[in-house]
Amino acid sequence: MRKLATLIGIVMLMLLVALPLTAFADTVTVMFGRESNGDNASTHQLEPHNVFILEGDSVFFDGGVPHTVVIYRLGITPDEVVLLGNGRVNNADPTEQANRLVTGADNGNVTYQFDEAGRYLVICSRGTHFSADGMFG
Ligand SMILES: [Cu+2]
Repeated sequence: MRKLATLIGIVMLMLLVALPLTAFADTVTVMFGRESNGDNASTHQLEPHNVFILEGDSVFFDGGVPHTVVIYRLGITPDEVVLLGNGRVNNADPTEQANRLVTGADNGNVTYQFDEAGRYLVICSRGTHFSADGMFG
């Protein structure tokens, strides 16, 4: 009986240790072309520019009008974004499309869960917001 109680105790302890890894995934908000007060969509920046999260956490990109959230695969850098001659993002380019995890709706908000550790590029693909204004993070 004592062995059973000890075994149950060990299992309970293991559950308590594993619980924080799964139960407390967080969601961080990035203002996407908006200021913190949420009323200015003409700010072509991400605020904050960098966020640090844990594996399994999510980021809510609070999109202002008119912006389009694009999240790239792990390790893609700003130099790899495919541009047209006029500085606009070439949304139809096959390489550009293959490099993307998410292309949000125009003017839309995006929430994405990052399950793999590393650095992810997020840009606005609207007009020249990325190339002319540096709207990325
Ligand atoms: Cu934009």
